[in-house]
Amino acid sequence: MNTEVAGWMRAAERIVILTGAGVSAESGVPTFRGSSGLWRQFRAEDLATPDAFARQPALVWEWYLWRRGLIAAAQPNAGHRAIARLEQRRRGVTLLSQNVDGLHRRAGSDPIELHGNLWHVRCANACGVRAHDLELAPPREQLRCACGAWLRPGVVWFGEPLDPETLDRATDAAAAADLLLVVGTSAVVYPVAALPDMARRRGVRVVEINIDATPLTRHVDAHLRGSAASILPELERQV
Ligand code: BV8
Repeated sequence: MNTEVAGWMRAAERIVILTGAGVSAESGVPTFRGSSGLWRQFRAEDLATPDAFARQPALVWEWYLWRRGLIAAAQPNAGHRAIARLEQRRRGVTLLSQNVDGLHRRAGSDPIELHGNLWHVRCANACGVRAHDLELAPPREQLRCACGAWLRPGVVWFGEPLDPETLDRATDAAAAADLLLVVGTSAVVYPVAALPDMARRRGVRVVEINIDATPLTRHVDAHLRGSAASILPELERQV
């Protein structure tokens, strides 16, 4: 099956790769919904929301600072690197990522970051202040904007809209692709989870790479069962 998919990749002019937390799992970054994905007794959907931040900004920051520390100590894995090589070697490759960890960028990719990037920090009151040099373990006062409001991570929380231009770019790319690789996502977070079905309805061939089945699995043209860090380099070698 990998050989057939590699043939589709060689024949494709426009390849779109959509990644989720599973691509970073082998870098030691916990996924959201996997067995190791939960943080303490909270669920991501309970912490990654404007309401949670309004109620308990210090707790939400504790979660993000814990994640930032974990990710800072992590390295991009063979899956990230294989995607970056594809982008560099092949024209017409577009990377869409739901991940906010920045590991695609550290591997040399230039992803459309659909849910933002937790290394970006901005004023929660949108006064325009952006801070990119927040320490890994900042003193409490560093989490405050000069305008007095809290700073917040530059990510899209549940209940917040994605940046319209970013979503349009991603939708246009997926609709115009010859081949869409959906890698390491549980395909349950909308509106991004709607992209593969939209692409398929436009005749785009869809391949899923995952260690498990997802709600998308029965709709795709090929499901490659296995880890992103092993399958992506194997495909990239054949393309
Ligand atoms: C919005 C940033 C509206 C924060 C995240 C229908 C339409 C529109 C919205 C909704 C809808 N239905 C429900 C909603 C609401 C909600 C939603 O989708 N909820 C879900 C839970 C049902 N959506 C929203 O709120 C979105 N906003 O719609 O706004 C609006 C419009 C106008 C005005 C106001 C409001 C915003 C969604 C974005 C939320 N932010 N992250 C942060 O990260 O801190 S989402 C979060 O989940 C991460 O970004 C993550 O990337 C994303 C998806 O998760 P996955 O990446 O798939 O990770 P997961 O752990 O789930 O799965 C990992 C997969 O990898 C598994 O399949 C596993 O098997 C696999 N795997 C593991 N290891 C490996 C592997 N695969 C390969 N190799 C391995 N080694």
